[in-house]
Amino acid sequence: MIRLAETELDALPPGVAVPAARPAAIGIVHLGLGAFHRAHQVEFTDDALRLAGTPTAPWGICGVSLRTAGARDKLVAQDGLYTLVRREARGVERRVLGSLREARFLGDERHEVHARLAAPETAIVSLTITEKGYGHDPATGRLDPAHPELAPDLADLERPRSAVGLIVASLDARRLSHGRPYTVLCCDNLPHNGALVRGLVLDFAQRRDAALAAWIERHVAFPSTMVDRIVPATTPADVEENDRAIGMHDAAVVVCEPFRQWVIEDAFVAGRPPWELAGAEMVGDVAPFETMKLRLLNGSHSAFAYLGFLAGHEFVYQVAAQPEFVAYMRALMAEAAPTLRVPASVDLVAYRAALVERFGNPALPHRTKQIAMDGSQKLPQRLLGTIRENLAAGRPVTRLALAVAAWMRYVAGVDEHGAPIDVADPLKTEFAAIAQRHRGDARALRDALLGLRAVFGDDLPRDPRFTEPVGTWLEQLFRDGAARTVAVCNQRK
Ligand code: NAI
Ligand code: CS2
Repeated sequence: MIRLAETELDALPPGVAVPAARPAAIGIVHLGLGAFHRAHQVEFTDDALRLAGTPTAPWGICGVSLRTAGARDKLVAQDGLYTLVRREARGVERRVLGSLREARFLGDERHEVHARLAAPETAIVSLTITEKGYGHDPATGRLDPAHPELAPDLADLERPRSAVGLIVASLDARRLSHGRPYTVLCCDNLPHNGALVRGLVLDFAQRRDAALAAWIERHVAFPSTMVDRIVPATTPADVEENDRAIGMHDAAVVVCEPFRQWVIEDAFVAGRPPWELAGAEMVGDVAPFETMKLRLLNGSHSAFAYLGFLAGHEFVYQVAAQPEFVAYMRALMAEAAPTLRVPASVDLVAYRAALVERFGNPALPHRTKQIAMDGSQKLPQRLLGTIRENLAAGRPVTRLALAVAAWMRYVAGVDEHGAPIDVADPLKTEFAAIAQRHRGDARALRDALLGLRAVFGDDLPRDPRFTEPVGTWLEQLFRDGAARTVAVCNQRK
């Protein structure tokens, strides 16, 4: 079977949209060449340049993988081209995207990556490196200088391996040469993500060179964003299905839902593509959009991931097919709703209803296990912030506490049939030791996990309005299982 490539675009079937032209030059370097970037920011960029009538404008993307060569290898072999497959019950839409002009792997292309980051034409450095990629303390958002990925870079910045290290080193190179800054655009599911990355970069720079930190503070922009599109990890079956549909091999295909949203703080120091033409919302304050999305969508996603996995459901759409789980999700969102500053443009009732429908998309096999990953890095912005605000206001946290208890039940590492759970999380070693030490004692397990200050901070573990319901739910999860416990929770007022 022939391989997708520039020379084969005309051979694609008529139903597959292809880029009429591609950006000639690179204007964006993206760190974290994963599925979401290629299903979200790249499509927005393709559409923006096309709709502006400038498909070759110098906003080509150089995608950089910091950890593995796989994505680079697949994309280089296809001239950076790949199929985006939007799936929903009523059908499938396919298109080939063209804005990704380069794919690099830091491991064996360090010179090229540094050159791209330092190039005066690079106006934006964007990131999707996952919540765990920044070397910060999830509970406080502050730099963890002892973080295994940051400590070596703090000691020696000649060959940075961390995203923050790469950004600081490249900004220093720019300061000492052409003096042109770029905009740092975080597209990860983190609260106030621009301000968070700004704080990490400035702290890192200050530890190296106060003059550099002052230059960054003065010249570099770190706008916040809210990003939304459900993009499951691509499976071999997705590749085979797409190959059959397009009549050629595409090793880098990405699958997603039709829905997409991008809300961006309009603060750029060196220009940007006209993403608003593609439907991105350029705003002054992203926070209301981001809090709503992180607490309603992602909070529900994590609750479904842990409770759904424990109840034996491999995919989110299977969980969303269970009336008791949907009732619980609606109640969880209702519990979170009072903490939100709903943007004037948003109908919250419709937004919540749409989330239930999106989760129920049977054409999108999003694994509960994938969403369950890295919970120690996700719980603070998805559940714990909501809990703090409800407690401060004297409001209940019943449903939210069940979601936290479900995470604890999950990271205990044994499923409801006694089989081991392969817990993927930066704190997996700590979880395993805690689970081993407190096996059979739910409240001791709760207390030990609550002792993880990087996740829970100091306040929540001391508040019985939180710890008590978590303990009660955790005991019930061990005793009666997730499905039964969700049904009991739904009986609560
Ligand atoms: P992915 O697994 O396809 O890609 C993750 C990327 O991050 C890879 O390039 C990987 O090498 C890199 N990475 C992982 N750990 C890292 C570390 N410690 N340091 C540096 N790079 C690291 O995942 P995907 O789907 O692209 O998601 C990435 C992020 O995008 C998510 O964590 C989330 O913050 C955001 N996102 C994802 C959505 C989705 O539905 N997949 C939707 C909305 C946001
Ligand atoms: C998911 C998110 O994997 C996860 O943690 O909750 O990636 C989710 O798919 C996106 O935020 C949807 O926009």
